[in-house]
Amino acid sequence: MAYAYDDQNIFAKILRGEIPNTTVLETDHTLAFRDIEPQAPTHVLVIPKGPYVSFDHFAADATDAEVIDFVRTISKVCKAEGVTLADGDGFRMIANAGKHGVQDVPHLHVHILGGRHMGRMVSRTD
Ligand code: DGP
Repeated sequence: MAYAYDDQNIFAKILRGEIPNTTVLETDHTLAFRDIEPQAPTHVLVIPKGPYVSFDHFAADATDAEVIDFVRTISKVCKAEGVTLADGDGFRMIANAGKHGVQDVPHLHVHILGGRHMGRMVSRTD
């Protein structure tokens, strides 16, 4: 079955300029901006500009140029936020996917969280 992408999702609207955002970094293929509900001193979302619903969709269908740009932009954001292991105390990177991953916005986004201890990786809520 093919991946279904809903172009009315909130990040698609941000990419079209219909909703404002606080941009951290922008390239030809990628946009990084601050999360509207930050859960840590650093909370940046990194998204590809292409219509990919999840990381598995992106990894399967994106061009090499998109993939390289996305990964390099994540690196640049971590450096700019001072959370790399070269400059700081580290970070957590999360990409939720679908119902079980508790993904609210159906456009691939990686959360970069840092600036505080993140606690254990997963807690049970069921
Ligand atoms: P997730 O549950 O992984 O799909 O995370 C969605 C995140 O998106 C959540 O942390 C809040 C953030 N978010 C939702 N709407 C907006 C918005 O309009 N602007 C920004 N900057 N972030 C948003």
